[in-house]
Amino acid sequence: MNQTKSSKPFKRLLLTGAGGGLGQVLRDRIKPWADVVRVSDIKDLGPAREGEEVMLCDLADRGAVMKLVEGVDAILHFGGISVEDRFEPIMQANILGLHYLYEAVHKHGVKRVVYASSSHTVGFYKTTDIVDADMPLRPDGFYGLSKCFGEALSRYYYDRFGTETVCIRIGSSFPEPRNPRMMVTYLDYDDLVELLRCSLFTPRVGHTITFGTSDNATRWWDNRKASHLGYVPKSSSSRFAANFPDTAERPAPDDLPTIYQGGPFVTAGPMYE
Ligand code: 15L
Repeated sequence: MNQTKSSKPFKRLLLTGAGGGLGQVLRDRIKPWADVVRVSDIKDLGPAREGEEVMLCDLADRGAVMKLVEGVDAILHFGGISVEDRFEPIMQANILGLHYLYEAVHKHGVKRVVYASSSHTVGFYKTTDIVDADMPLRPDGFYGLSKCFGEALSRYYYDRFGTETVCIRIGSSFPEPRNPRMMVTYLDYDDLVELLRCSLFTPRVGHTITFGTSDNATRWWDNRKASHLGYVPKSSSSRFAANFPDTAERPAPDDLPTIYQGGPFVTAGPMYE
């Protein structure tokens, strides 16, 4: 009998937030890891590409999230709101949505989640501080607070049920740094994919918190507590140094976004109607 057997590690891998900035980058790059990538977003994703299935889903819709997670082996959770906003939409997508996601993860026996957390969980540390995964959280807004909730919720599910999660406190993952701050927080796309690979395939991760940056010259984050992931960034923001010469005009030294690691996020909130 001529039966082709798949050699990919997962049968079905779920990518939430597939229509977002990073989701769009990841959509094709994660295909080698699964026979089927289930891509999801609240907004239209267009037709399914080869090796994909598309499932639109509002994370605040419990029933929809239950269906979304059914049958998947692992999840890359990039869905939800990814910038500062009013509390209400953040509460729906990032808090209620995450609660539903983990309820579904537990119900369907999903073994591992990779959670797109953010450096804004610790954005109110100073740019002179070095932060590691065990230091107290210092969120810089409602968005950062919602990511703190995600880190704590996933910790609870690990302690209670053994569900493994890697929380990646993503710095700034764009084609290139957009300002001097991002020279420190920059995460190159290839490095992001490598960090996801390490997060999905390291045999035991328990509940791990790691910072997602490239090998940049200046560092605010000490990643030694996640060294078991074996992540070795290959890129560095140094190749963009010419874009931010020392002679360029800099913000005043008493400017809050300059003092704190969260940059512009530290003064973006709170937002009220
Ligand atoms: C984030 O968490 C955001 O999702 C992203 O849009 C960037 O603004 C990034 O932080 C950053 O701090 O640069």
